[in-house]
Amino acid sequence: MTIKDKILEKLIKNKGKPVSGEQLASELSVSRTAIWKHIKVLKDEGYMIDSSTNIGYLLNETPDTLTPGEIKAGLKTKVIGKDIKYFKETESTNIIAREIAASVVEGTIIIAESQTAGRGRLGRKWISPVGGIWLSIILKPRIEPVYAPRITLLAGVSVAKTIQGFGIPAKIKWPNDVLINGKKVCGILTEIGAEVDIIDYLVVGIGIDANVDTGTFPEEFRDNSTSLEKEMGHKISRVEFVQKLLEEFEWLYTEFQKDGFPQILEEWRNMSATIGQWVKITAQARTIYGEAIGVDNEGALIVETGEGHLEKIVAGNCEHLRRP
Ligand code: BT5
Repeated sequence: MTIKDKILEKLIKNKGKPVSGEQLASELSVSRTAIWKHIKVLKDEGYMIDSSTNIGYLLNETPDTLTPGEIKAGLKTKVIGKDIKYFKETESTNIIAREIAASVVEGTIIIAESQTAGRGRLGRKWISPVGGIWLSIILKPRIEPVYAPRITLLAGVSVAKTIQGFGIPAKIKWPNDVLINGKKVCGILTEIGAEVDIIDYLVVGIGIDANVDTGTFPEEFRDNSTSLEKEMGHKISRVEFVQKLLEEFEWLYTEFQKDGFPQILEEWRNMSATIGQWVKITAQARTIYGEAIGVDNEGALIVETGEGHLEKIVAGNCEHLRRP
């Protein structure tokens, strides 16, 4: 954490109450002039800080940026988000995460205000303007690569539960889209680095349309997407959302490591928008039509294609259709 982040953390903890420059200087072992310089930078970043020689520094308003200092102030996790790498703009948080995964601790997150080359699955594009939440979590679970899809499902559950915590009915479309009223508000891209039989690292990229105007998206994506702002009718605190999400994620990840995947899967099933739907699946070179009747213990989708004939789909694209 930089000195600036530490100052911010202290001001946020004391929001509405002044903190003296002298106290900050002595607690952080720097000069009062250094404190003053960092405060100036924070003001330039949009923090409303009153300063007076007698009283000290008083934080009145934060700009809801996703800086480490903001997120860490009040964050209740032990592992997820202990280390946060922040970018105002980057190509893709997943690219950075993969580059640094080997040299950082588990739970490190990369977060950006916007991405210039956000990535979806199978080389697809992910639109990532300012106002959204674009983050990647680096994990190092001691599991075989075949179990990696479990973590994608876990991530979907963590996002859907966080959104539900804000009073919005979020559901999950197999395997990894979070929907509100049938429209996509979040996508998840999991990438792994692995040996034959053990995972070295796993990057869970989560993109959430928080305070973005999906009306500005390219026409082909517009009708199928929505944002938290649109659904709630007002902007949300992205900082609060990220804190809740990291806490939810850590709770589920801890369960997962205690062999608690069956419970997570149960939650996934309860929030599924896909089970019971007529679907079109494209997987590798195949297209399958049928009724999605469930997911198996690894999260593979089970589709009844007719006359009791079942297909199991481990990975692929899923489109919800009208019942014929
Ligand atoms: C996904 O892919 O849904 C995974 C998206 C993961 C994004 C995060 S952001 C942080 C991290 N860094 C990255 O670079 N990526 C991850 P997929 O299932 O392939 O869905 C992609 C499709 O979703 C596109 O083809 C569009 O139809 C649609 N789409 C693109 N941008 C969208 C957005 N912002 N909101 C809703 N839908 C979008």
